[in-house]
Amino acid sequence: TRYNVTIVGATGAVGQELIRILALREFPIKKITLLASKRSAGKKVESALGELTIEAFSIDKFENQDFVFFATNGDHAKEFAPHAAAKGAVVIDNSSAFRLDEDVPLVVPEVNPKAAFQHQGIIANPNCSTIQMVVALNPIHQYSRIKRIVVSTYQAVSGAGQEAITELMTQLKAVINNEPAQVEQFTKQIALNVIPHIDVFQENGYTKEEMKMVKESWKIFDDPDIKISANCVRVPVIRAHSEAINIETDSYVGEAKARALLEAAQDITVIDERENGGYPTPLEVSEKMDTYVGRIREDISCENGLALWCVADQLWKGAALNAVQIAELLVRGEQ
Ligand code: 2RA
Repeated sequence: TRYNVTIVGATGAVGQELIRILALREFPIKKITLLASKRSAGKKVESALGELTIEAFSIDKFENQDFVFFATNGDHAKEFAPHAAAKGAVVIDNSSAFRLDEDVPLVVPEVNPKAAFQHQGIIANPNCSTIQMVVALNPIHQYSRIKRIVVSTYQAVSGAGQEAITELMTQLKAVINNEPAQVEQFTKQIALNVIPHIDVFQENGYTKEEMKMVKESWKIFDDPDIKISANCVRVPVIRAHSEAINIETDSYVGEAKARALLEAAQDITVIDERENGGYPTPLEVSEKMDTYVGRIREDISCENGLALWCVADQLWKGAALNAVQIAELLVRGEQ
């Protein structure tokens, strides 16, 4: 069987990666439709799926679609995703619009595949920083329940879109040429700097990005009693988010067992040697499909504690790849 697939927001950072991933994974496509704003309509894109023409978004383009991937902002998805679902498509939405809706599954195929089959037309793709964390922690969590997580993220600028990538490169050139750096995409200069602020501040002093990691992890693990605290930081990296994660488990696991569980897990690559280069970093993880884990050790500050380092391409596993893997799950029908 082959499927009619539509990408809404096809010209954005995630939309472009969805086209690449669909081709790389040889998703069974009968017809692909790329939708974007009117100003992009008519543009031809050379893609891994051949030369494609961008069409102007309109809801009548949702007729007779099997899968509609939304890679737009939350407001747009909130308004239009239900229309696509109402016309019979399965919508896989990358925005935060529906992630915490109780009748919308929030799915990471390696962690809670069964949830995908409860969908009522819309499935939400979790936030990139949440996805890689739950993939890395799930093998340990299944062995001994994780009761507390403290995570610090080092998030690539491409998480904030194409313009943010351009701003980092432009600022680096300016700094090298001793010229003033233009600051628009972030609150401060990001070149040679780090910014502890992603998305908006909440009443409790955390940012929305940090609370996404908390609430989305509760939903994906189906366990709202896990104590989670996050620090989300923007760093001058183009692609791939990194995370330093500390966890406490109900019973003792130890580093050897943790390493063995992670090495045995699907879609995880462990790079964990206590020597120069014995750990994954964003540069070598970019455009890879796995979630990478290293620096595995017992957390010396608490009982049954572990610390680890996790890196993944947040445009792929953090967004486009996870979305396509959800569609693959439904196509395979596996639970
Ligand atoms: C970011 N996770 O990195 C957010 C949205 N992709 O900016």
